Amino acid sequence: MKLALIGFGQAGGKVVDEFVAYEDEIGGGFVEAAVAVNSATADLKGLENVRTENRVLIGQARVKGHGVGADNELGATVTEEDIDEIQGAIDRIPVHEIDAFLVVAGMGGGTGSGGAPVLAKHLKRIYNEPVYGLGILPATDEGGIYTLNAARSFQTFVREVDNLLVFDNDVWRSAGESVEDGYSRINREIVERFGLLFAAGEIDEDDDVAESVVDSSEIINTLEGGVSTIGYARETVDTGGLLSSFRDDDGFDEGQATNRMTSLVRKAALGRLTLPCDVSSADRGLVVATGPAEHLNRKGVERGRQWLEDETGSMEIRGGDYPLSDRDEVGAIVLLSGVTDVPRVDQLQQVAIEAQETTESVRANAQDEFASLIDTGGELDALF
Ligand SMILES: Nc1nc2c(ncn2[C@@H]2O[C@H](COP(=O)(O)OP(=O)(O)O)[C@@H](O)[C@H]2O)c(=O)[nH]1
Ligand SMILES: [Mg+2]
Repeated sequence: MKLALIGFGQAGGKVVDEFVAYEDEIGGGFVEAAVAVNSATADLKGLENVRTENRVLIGQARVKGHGVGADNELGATVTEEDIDEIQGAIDRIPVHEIDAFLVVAGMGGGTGSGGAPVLAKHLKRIYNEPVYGLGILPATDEGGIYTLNAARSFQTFVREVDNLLVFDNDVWRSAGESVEDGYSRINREIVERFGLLFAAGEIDEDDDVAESVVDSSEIINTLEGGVSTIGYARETVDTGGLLSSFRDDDGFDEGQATNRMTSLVRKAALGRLTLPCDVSSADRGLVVATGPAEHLNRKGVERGRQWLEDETGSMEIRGGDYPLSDRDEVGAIVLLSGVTDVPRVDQLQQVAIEAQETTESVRANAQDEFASLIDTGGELDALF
């Protein structure tokens, strides 16, 4: 499907930048437009693939291009104030040609965390196209302010978008890796999963001999609401050389291809998800088989799809192919949508509630103190 990608803040911009590179690499055709919004000039300058005229600096009057730090309330404020600047860039997108907007942001910082929900709300008011969010959760060791920002932003972002696709940095870190190396590896993992999903809805029927291609309406219907997560598993296949030509003569091994695809679907769903959750809590699902057309067999996808139906108890599990001809691997993408049993989200909600309680008790204390000051004031008045 065709997307207008809008990267908000540093993480958002970098991931959108990477999406553009990935689309180019796989010839995916799912990026209709790519925009980056930030309050920090340096972050916008650091991008490679987002066109210069599509980089929007906001909050200049307040922070002069230096960013809002980790202040996501300021991030929200400068977005509201400069929404016309952002709209200016969106006006250049041929919106009638897109299937959806995708607003990408790290939830733990300031600009993206505060601004992405504001932008999503704005887009929904103006356009009919679905507005999806891709929210990146901070690693837990980043510290309290990041978690608190994420807790608040997550709640708001979920409410403003048609679906919030989530990636949790915390479960994708590797020990002994620098932050920079870590992010470039992680960003690649992000765009592979979400990129393959969106590219799958963008194939021409005659691009390749697909058995049953996924179309954008199937992705849109799966993303009907709530929170989503993706699983992905792949395996190298023999696509050339003596052995495969021998086997082609012999007839392609259907049984083997079926079994392989079925286990790839299970591995994808039960392996590391972008947001770990209880698979059975998913409301809807989509299974996409990727790889060389001759390795994508309908029976395998169908068995995998049925397995996911059993696993989730959902009647809304869709399935299809995304043929990628010049690849030596087959893969399965499993999109789980409307998931409810998500430990990380429970944890963030708890943090948000505690923060709310703290704020209230601080306010109550302040009121008491104020009241006692007034009382004291009264006594003082009486003295003089
Ligand atoms: N996956 C990923 N996460 C990032 C990257 N950069 C920052 N983050 C995460 O995003 C959060 C917000 O940081 P940042 O995007 O710099 O904040 P902002 O610029 O104020 O929106 C951080 O707490 C990290 O968890 C990145 O390149 N990739
Ligand atoms: Mg940053």
